[in-house]
Amino acid sequence: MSEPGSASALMIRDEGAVRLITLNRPAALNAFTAAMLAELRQALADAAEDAGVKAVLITGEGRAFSAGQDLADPMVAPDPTGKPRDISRQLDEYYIPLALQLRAMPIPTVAAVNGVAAGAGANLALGCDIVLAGEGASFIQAFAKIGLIPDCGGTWLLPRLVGRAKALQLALLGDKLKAAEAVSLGLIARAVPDAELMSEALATAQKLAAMPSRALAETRRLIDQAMTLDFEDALRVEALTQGELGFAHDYSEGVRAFMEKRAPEFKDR
Ligand code: T3D
Repeated sequence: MSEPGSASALMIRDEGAVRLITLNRPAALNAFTAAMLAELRQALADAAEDAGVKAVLITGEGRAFSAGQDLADPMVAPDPTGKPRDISRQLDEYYIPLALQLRAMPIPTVAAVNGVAAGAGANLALGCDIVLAGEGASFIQAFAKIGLIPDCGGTWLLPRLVGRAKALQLALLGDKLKAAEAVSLGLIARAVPDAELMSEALATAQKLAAMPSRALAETRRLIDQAMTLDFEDALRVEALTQGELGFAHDYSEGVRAFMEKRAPEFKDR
């Protein structure tokens, strides 16, 4: 296990064009320290800049995806005298940039939730484009139990994903939500047998990696943006974006490859 300030709290490797990032503090259920959050931001930035990487897959080592903020991290834990710290600093410096970065990745992101995902761990997973979970995995909005509100995008994501009533149920009660129920609520895409999670998640990420990155990133952007647009404005933003994509390499290549009955070679970012 890695500890803050020592070895890496992430394991990173490539599977073809997929960058696999594994949260790696299993003894603390992959809870986030400030150092780990900084590493994760760097890992996402590296993936975004590497033209050979076409999708990111995030998972956790051991029996958890992530238990959220490490409550023992000196950055947030009350000092030895019990004096509280300003935990908004942790959000400003780490979680907000991380959540924004994830939302603006030029390539698709997949979460493979291999066990419990609590607090910021749950909302980081839900911030990925496609969320797969093992049948034994669970999601917990753990914040209220320690006197906090859902952060890392939770207040924005939850009502959009499951509606206000279920969002409030999950956030206020902080109950454990099993993977199958998360699927039926529309919170995540799929639940699969635990033993098949990584192969299924990798296959999904590899499928996305073979697709036109720029079109996928624009699709995410427009779907997020459409939440606050009326129908006509959404149609106009679609037309504007489609016009731009129409001049890009990947559209010509996609059409040519279709006509020539061959696999396309996409390259736009
Ligand atoms: O502070 C700020 O910056 C604001 C931002 C906040 C963002 C947040 O994420 S707030 C929410 C923080 N997370 C939690 O409150 C969840 C706390 N953890 C749990 O409720 C439970 O651990 C789980 C439900 C996730 C799993 O339960 P269980 O019974 O399977 O495992 P466990 O025995 O509780 O935990 C195993 C070990 O992991 C244990 O350590 P030990 O006793 O074996 O040495 C436990 O202390 C450690 N651990 C689990 N969660 C955290 C943690 N250590 C530090 N921070 C954690 N969040």
